[in-house]
Amino acid sequence: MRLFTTLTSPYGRIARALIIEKGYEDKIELVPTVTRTLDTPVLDHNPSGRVPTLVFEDGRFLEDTKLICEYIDSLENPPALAPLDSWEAKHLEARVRSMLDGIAVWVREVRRPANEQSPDIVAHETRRALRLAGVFNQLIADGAFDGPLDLAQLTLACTLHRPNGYPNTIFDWRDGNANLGAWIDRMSERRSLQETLPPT
Ligand SMILES: N[C@@H](CCC(=O)N[C@@H](CS)C(=O)NCC(=O)O)C(=O)O
Repeated sequence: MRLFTTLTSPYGRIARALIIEKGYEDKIELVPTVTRTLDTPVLDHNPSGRVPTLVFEDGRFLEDTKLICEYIDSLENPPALAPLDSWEAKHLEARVRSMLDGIAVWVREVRRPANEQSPDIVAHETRRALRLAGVFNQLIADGAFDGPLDLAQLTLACTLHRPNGYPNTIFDWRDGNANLGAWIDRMSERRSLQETLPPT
């Protein structure tokens, strides 16, 4: 199996971190790629062109980070992730992913030429991300992220553990969110986080 992703994608990072947590670095080959070009190799496998894309030997593929992670974690080695086996756990994962989806819109917006960017979209996504950082800060204080590693935790860590931030964005999520900052710092000690840091 091959995992196509950019090395900067937080979505791709979640799958890459899981591969390390699962002990599958030898089983799933990482194929660093570019996206959003006419000749991206992702299009040889997946018409959406999105990453991460997991490609099987027979040419079939999976896209969508959550689905890819569920698939990888279902394979032979013991599961690396605690199951999302309550509505509360499923919802927590969805809420973290909701923050990441907003940040992805934000980052995409600021990648456009300056005269094409929408200050409204940037402001909207900045507010959303900061609101949700405050929510997770409180949920951490309530113990919601204390359990064994699950997809919500891995997603939150891969989204926020980014020492150099997201390009061209000002996202001071640590400001006023000490619990969240301490939690991310603890999570970032994992080898899976250290070895998937986006290149500077
Ligand atoms: N819902 C998808 C989102 C993945 C996504 O948006 N990936 C971005 C990179 S961060 C991408 O592939 N962009 C390339 C494109 O839009 O063509 C998932 O969970 O995997």
